[in-house]
Amino acid sequence: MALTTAVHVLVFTLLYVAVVLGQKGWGVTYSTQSICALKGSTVEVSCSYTFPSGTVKSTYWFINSNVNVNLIGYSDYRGRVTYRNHTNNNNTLIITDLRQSDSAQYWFRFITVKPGNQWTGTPAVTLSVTGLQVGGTPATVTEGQNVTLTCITSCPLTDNPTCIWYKKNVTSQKASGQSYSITNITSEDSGEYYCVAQNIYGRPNSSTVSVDVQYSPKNTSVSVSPSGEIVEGNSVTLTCSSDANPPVDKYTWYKKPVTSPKASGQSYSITNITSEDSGDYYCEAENKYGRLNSSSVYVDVQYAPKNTSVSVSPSGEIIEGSSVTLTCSSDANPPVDKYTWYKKTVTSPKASGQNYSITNITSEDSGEYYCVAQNKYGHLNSSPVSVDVQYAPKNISVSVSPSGEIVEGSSVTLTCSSDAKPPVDKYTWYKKNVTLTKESGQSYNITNIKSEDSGEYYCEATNAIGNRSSDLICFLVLGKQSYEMLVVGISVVFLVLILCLSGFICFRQNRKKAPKSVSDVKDKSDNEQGNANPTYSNISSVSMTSEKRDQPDDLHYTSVDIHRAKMQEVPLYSTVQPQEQDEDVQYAAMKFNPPSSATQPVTRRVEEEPSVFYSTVNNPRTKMTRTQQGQNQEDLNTTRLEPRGPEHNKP
Ligand SMILES: *[C@@H]1O[C@H](CO)[C@@H](O)[C@H](O)[C@H]1NC(C)=O
Ligand SMILES: *[C@@H]1O[C@H](CO)[C@@H](O)[C@H](O)[C@H]1NC(C)=O
Ligand SMILES: *[C@@H]1O[C@H](CO)[C@@H](O)[C@H](O)[C@H]1NC(C)=O
Ligand SMILES: *[C@@H]1O[C@H](CO)[C@@H](O)[C@H](O)[C@H]1NC(C)=O
Ligand SMILES: *[C@@H]1O[C@H](CO)[C@@H](O)[C@H](O)[C@H]1NC(C)=O
Ligand SMILES: *[C@@H]1O[C@H](CO)[C@@H](O)[C@H](O)[C@H]1NC(C)=O
Ligand SMILES: *[C@@H]1O[C@H](CO)[C@@H](O)[C@H](O)[C@H]1NC(C)=O
Ligand SMILES: *[C@@H]1O[C@H](CO)[C@@H](O)[C@H](O)[C@H]1NC(C)=O
Ligand SMILES: *[C@@H]1O[C@H](CO)[C@@H](O)[C@H](O)[C@H]1NC(C)=O
Ligand SMILES: *[C@@H]1O[C@H](CO)[C@@H](O)[C@H](O)[C@H]1NC(C)=O
Ligand SMILES: *[C@@H]1O[C@H](CO)[C@@H](O)[C@H](O)[C@H]1NC(C)=O
Ligand SMILES: *[C@H]1O[C@@H](CO)[C@H](O)[C@@H](O)[C@@H]1NC(C)=O
Repeated sequence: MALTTAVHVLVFTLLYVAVVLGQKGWGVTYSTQSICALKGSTVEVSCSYTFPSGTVKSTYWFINSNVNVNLIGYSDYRGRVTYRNHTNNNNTLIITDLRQSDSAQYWFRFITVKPGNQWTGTPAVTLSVTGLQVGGTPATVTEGQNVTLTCITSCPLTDNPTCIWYKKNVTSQKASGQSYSITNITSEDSGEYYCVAQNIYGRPNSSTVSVDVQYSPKNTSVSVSPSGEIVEGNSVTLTCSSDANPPVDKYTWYKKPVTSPKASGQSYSITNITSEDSGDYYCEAENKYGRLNSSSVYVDVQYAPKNTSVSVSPSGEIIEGSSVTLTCSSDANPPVDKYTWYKKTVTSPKASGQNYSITNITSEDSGEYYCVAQNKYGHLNSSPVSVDVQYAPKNISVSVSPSGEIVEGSSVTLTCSSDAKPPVDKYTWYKKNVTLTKESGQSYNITNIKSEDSGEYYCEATNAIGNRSSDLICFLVLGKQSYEMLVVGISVVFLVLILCLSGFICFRQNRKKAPKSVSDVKDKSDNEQGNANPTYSNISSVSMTSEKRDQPDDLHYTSVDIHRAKMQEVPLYSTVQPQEQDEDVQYAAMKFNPPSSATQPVTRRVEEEPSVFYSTVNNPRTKMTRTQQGQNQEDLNTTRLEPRGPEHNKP
C-alpha cells in the first residue's frame, strides 16, 4: 500500500515478459503486464512487435477488447493520448491526466501491408488508476497528542515519489515525506491537510483530510452588558465566553468569596440590581475535556447616599468654651462629594465639609444639628443630633421678698436665681464675705429680723461646671418708729428724682453701659478718670426743709457721685437733709442691682464690690455708718432706690 513504487511509469524498468510469439514469427512484447498509476499522473506503456516479413501499415492501441476502437479517436481519452512510433518496431502509449475511469486493459495491434496480416498482443496490459489518500488520522484528536499523517494509495506504485504536505488555506508547504508527524498537537494545528506526490509527470494531489483538534475550555472570560456605570435598579447581564472544542456544554456562575454556585447558563441576568449585588463575579466553562474558571469581573453598583449619620467628638458633655467636632458619615457609591451642615430651625447651611468644628462653643450653639450627604445620584439627610452646651451659672440675681421696707421683727426671704446648665445643685449664701454655713438652699429666710441683720448679702450658685456669685444685695433694717421718717424720705427722694428728670438737676456720667466684668470696669475707670469727679447739683429744697438750720452744711441737695476710679463703684447719691429729728436709725433696704454679674473665673470669689446706687436721706440725728465715700453726711435716712439704668444718664 505504501508509496513504494513509481508514481507513473515503468518504461525504464521494463521487465520483458516472455511473450507468446505468434505463428510464423508474429508477436508483441509489452514492457509490463500490470501498472498502478496515480490519478492525475501520466502513464506510458511500451511494447515491441515482430512479424515475418513485409511492412507495417498501421499501429494503434485499443481497450475493452474492441479492436475497432482506436484510443486516439475515443472521446473519453480525447487530448490525453499520444502514440510514439519508434523505428525498430517499438511503440509507446502515453496517457496523461489519468482518471479513475482509465483503469482498464490495454492492447496493442499492428497491421502489415499484406492484406489480412494483422496482430494483437495478448494478454493485455492492466492499468489501475488510484487516488492519493491521507491516512493515520484518529477519530478524535486532542491537544497534546502526537498525530502522524501518511500518504497512501490502494495499489503499489512503481515509483517513490516525493510527497509534500500542505494545510489547506495555508499556502506554504508544511513538510515533505510520505508521513507527516505532528507532535504535541495544539488547537492551531486544526485544519485540512493533503499531500502532493511530486514527479516529473505531474503533481497529483490527495483528497483532503480534516484534523480537528479538541481541547478543554480556554480563555474563559466574563463580559458585562450594558457596559458603563451600573446604578441601583438597573438590570445587568453577565455573559460567559470561552474557547472550547467541542463547545462549552456547561457554565457555572460564582460570586466571591462564596465558592458555591450562584447560577448556571451562559448568561446571568440580575434585574433591579442593588448594592448588595456589588462584587466579583466569575464563571466556569466546562466541556468533556475539562473546565476553566474565568478571572473575576467587579460589578460596581452605584447608589445615592444611605445611612447618613452624625457623630459628635468628643462624646460626653459639652462645656462652654470647649471645642466640638461633628462628623458626617454616609454610605454612598461613588463616595459622598458634598456634605452640608444645618442647624434645626435655621434654614441657611451652617457649614460644608465632612467635619464641622465649633471652637469655643457657647450656649447659643446648643441645638439640633444634621448633615446632608450628596453624590451625583442624590442626597440624604441624617437624623439630627442634639448639642447641649453646659455652662456654669450665669446671670445670678437675688430677689427680696416681701419687697418694700423691712421693719425690725418681720421676716424676709432672699431668693437666688440663675441661668445654669445643668441646673444649680447648690446655693451658698454669704453675708459680706462670711459664709452663712447653715443656709444653703435657693432661698434664705431671715425671721424676726433685727438691725444686726443689716448688711450686704450675696449668693453663690454652683453646678457641675462651676460656680459664680451674685452681686451684693444690701438691706438695712428700719426701726419701727422711723416709719414716718421713711415716708418723708421716700417723698423727698421721689421729688428729687422728678426734679432730676425734669432737667433742674443735671448730672452726667459717662457710664453708658454697665461693666460686664471686673476687668471691663477697670478699663472704663481708667478711661474715665478725667470724668470721675463727682458732679453735684444742689437745689434748695424749699418744700421739704424748715426754716431752722442747725448746721452749716444743712443743705438740701442731691448728690450724684460717679466716682469709681478706686473702688469700682458707681454710687449715686440723693441726699436730702431734713430738719426733723428722730432718734432712731432709719434704714431702707437698698437693692444693689447693677446690670451685670461677675464673670471672673468661676471658682474665684469676686472681691471688688460692684456698682452701687445709693439714695440717702439726711437725718441729723442718725448716723449712717455705712457710707461708701466717707463724705460729710452725718445723719442719713436711707431709702430704697431702684436704679433705672440709662435714665440716670439723662441730663
Ligand atoms: C523501444 O524503444 C525504446 C527507445 O529506443 C527503447 O528504450 C526500448 O527498449 C524499446 N523497446 C523495446 C521493446 O525494444
Ligand atoms: C509524542 O512524541 C514525543 C516525541 O517523539 C514523545 O516524547 C511523546 O512522549 C509523545 N507523546 C505521546 C502522547 O505519545
Ligand atoms: C479555507 O478557505 C476557504 C475559502 O477561501 C473557506 O471557505 C474555508 O472556510 C477556509 N477553511 C478554513 C479552515 O479556514
Ligand atoms: C506541548 O505543548 C504545550 C503547549 O504548547 C506545552 O506547554 C507543552 O510543554 C508541550 N509538551 C511537550 C511534551 O512538548
Ligand atoms: C488537487 O488537484 C486538483 C486538480 O489540479 C484540484 O482541482 C484540487 O483542488 C486539488 N486538491 C487539493 C486538495 O489541492
Ligand atoms: C480571549 O477571549 C477574548 C474575548 O473572547 C479575546 O478578545 C481574546 O483575544 C482571547 N485571548 C486569547 C489569548 O485567545
Ligand atoms: C472554579 O471555581 C470554583 C469555585 O471556587 C471551584 O469550585 C472550581 O473548582 C474552580 N474550577 C476550576 C477549574 O478551577
Ligand atoms: C427594586 O428593588 C427595590 C428594593 O428591593 C424595590 O423597592 C423596588 O420596588 C424594586 N423595583 C422593581 C421595579 O422591581
Ligand atoms: C471664647 O468666647 C468668649 C465669648 O465669646 C470670648 O470672650 C473668649 O475670648 C473666647 N475664647 C477664645 C479662646 O477664643
Ligand atoms: C471680709 O472683708 C474684709 C474687708 O474686705 C476683710 O478685712 C476681712 O478679713 C474679710 N473677712 C473674711 C472672713 O474674709
Ligand atoms: C422660707 O420661707 C418661705 C415662705 O415664707 C418658705 O416657703 C420656705 O420654705 C422657707 N425656707 C426655709 C429654708 O425656711
Ligand atoms: C505510428 O503513428 C500513428 C499515429 O501517430 C499512425 O497511425 C501509425 O500508423 C504509425 N505507425 C507506423 C508503423 O508508422
